[in-house]
Amino acid sequence: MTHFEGKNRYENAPRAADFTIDQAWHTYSAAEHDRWDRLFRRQREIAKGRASETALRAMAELELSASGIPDMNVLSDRLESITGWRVVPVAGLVPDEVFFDHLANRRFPAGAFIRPEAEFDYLQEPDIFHDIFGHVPLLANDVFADFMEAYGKGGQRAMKLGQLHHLARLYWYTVEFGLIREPQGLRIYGAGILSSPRETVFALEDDSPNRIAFDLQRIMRTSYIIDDFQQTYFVIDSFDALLEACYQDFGDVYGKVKFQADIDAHETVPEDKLIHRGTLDYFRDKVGV
Ligand code: HBI
Ligand code: FE
Repeated sequence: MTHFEGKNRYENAPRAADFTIDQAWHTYSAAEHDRWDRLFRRQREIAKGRASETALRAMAELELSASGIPDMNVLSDRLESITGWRVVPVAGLVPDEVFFDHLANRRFPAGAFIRPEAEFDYLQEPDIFHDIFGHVPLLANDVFADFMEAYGKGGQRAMKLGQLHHLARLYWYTVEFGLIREPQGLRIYGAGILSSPRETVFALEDDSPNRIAFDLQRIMRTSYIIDDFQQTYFVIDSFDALLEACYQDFGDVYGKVKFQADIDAHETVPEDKLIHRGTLDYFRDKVGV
């Protein structure tokens, strides 16, 4: 087995037209399997009582565990029998139109590489732990599975309308950084939070960020930051409510937001249904204002 110095040993893997590659599951080293186990055990512990109960139940249903990096084919066979979704290996971020085509056809593109030890706690690119621990469990939920397929189809349309930047904000503040109200209280369903130990605690328990009730148009106006905790989290009442809110012609929403100013990631506006007005202390400390 050749050892790769580079961070992502799949970077130059031969790929199909749809950017999928061979996961070559047998090439993962014992060290890489061990890193998955340590990431999984730590995050699974922190996620207890903080992650959406739906996501935690799905993890068990999909038999995700600290027993080495999952073979995406084996995982996909389980997932496909539940909601028809499969997880397909890619080397990293794929072009938007390729990404949307996969989602529209119930295929979730997951990075095949695992983060290096030096980026154990945080990395910007989606590695296999972010994609499988963070994104895959909810694809076993019928309603969320429908939402993700609809998002893929919406993405293809948004590109044609030149509205991708607005739609990407919907993905960001739900699929990546969304919170949900469950009987036991606020819980996390966003993959970007779920795969990050520190943000899992920050998003639910820190006084700094705003927590605002989901509002599609408001989210499409809200900018976001990609290299730090979020300053605002949006809260849905249920996955049904999320799907319901998005079962509308986005053309109308795009028409409205086009003439409205963007809202900065940390700002609140009068029409917000505020669940928690953030102190923004984390934000202030960071920028020293
Ligand atoms: N590619 N593999 C991968 N994973 C993503 O999450 C992803 C992507 N390409 C584009 C993208 N996300 C975002 O720009 C979407 O909001 C479109
Ligand atoms: Fe992601």
